[in-house]
Formats: sequence, structure tokens, C-alpha cells
Amino acid sequence: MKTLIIGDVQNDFMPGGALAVPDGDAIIPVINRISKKFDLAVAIQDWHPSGHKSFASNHAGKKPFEAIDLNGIPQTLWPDHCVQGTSGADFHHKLDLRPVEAVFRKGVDPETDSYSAFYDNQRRRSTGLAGYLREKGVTEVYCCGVAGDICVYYTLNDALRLGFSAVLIEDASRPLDQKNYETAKNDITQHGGRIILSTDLE
Ligand code: VGL
Ligand code: ZN
Repeated sequence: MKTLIIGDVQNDFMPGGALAVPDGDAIIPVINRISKKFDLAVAIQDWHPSGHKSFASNHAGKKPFEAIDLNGIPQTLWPDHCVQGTSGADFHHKLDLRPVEAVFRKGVDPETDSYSAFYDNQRRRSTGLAGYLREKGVTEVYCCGVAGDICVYYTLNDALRLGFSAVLIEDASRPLDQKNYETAKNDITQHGGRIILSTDLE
């Protein structure tokens, strides 16, 4: 049972958005072409309250992309993005949501950032995705979306830890930072994950 996890294809992560991923919208036609070929597809939505502590604006004197310690773990500060109920948090209008059976939201706890689709960065809160996939009989997860070095990477990493086989669809993902992405991809393959192109699915 193969599942596609579509990470954060939201306006704020697209060109022109508050935390734009370079070339982020190029993945949309690729995702739309492959999503219906899976037994199951789910979408992930970054969904922050406006007071979220990952926002530089909530720390006096701090600027986006500075690093701080947040409740004991390193945190990169971001521009305000994907605020609950704003158009920046909406899925990009070209993303075909018809094959998407469920949406899992992350980043709702103001005290903790959440990159993985499964758990927040403190591993305190579960989105319920692991239980959902297990009940559906899913064994293999394929991940795509933005940011490749953040949401997609942390999701694949957790999927492997949870015992799913995990695959990155490289041409259906784009990173915020290319160098971090190279490290992330090496880490995934070293932990037993695979990296493919969407054309390998035919
Ligand atoms: C993400 C930056 C800020 C992600 C979320 O999940 O890729 N990146 N918030
Ligand atoms: Zn976020």
C-alpha cells in the first residue's frame, strides 16, 4: 500500500509568499500528475497561530533567519508565515486536492516548531498521521513538497524511524537551502530511504 505525502504546498512557501522556496511552484504539475497513481494521498499544512515562537516578529530585536534556543532546542527564526486562516496558509490554487483523502496540520503549538508531518520538533505532540497510516495498512510512504530540506526531510526521517519504507520524489520537491538539502538527502539514503524521480513511478 503506497501513500503520497504532499508537504506544505501553501501560498507562503511559493514564489511571492512570505517564506518563498525558490522555484517552489514548479513541483505542482509534477504532483498533480502523480497523486492519482497512489493508493492514498494526504496533504500536510503548516498552520501557525500568529503568536508562534518560530516567528522572528515574536522575539524583540530578532530578525528572520537568526538562530535562537527555543525551549531547549535550536530554532531558526522565520518571517511570519502560514498563519491559521490567512491566504498564505491556503494550499496553492493549482494543487489538485481531489485525490487527497486527508489533511494533517502541524505547527499549531505556539511554543514548538513542527517540521515533520508526524511529530513536532520536541516530539511532544503527534499529528496522528502514523496511526492513520497504520490503520490504513500503509507500508510505503512517498514524500514530496516544500521545503525539501525541512518538512519533506523531517517527514522522511520520522517515517523511517517509524518503520515505513520511505522514498523522496526529488523532482516533486524543492528546498529552501540547497546545501542543507544535500546533507538531508545523504542522511535519508544512509538510513535506508530511497530517492527517485516522478518518472520512475510509471
Ligand atoms: C517549514 C519553515 C517554517 C517546513 C515550516 O515544514 O518546511 N519550514 N515552517
Ligand atoms: Zn512553519
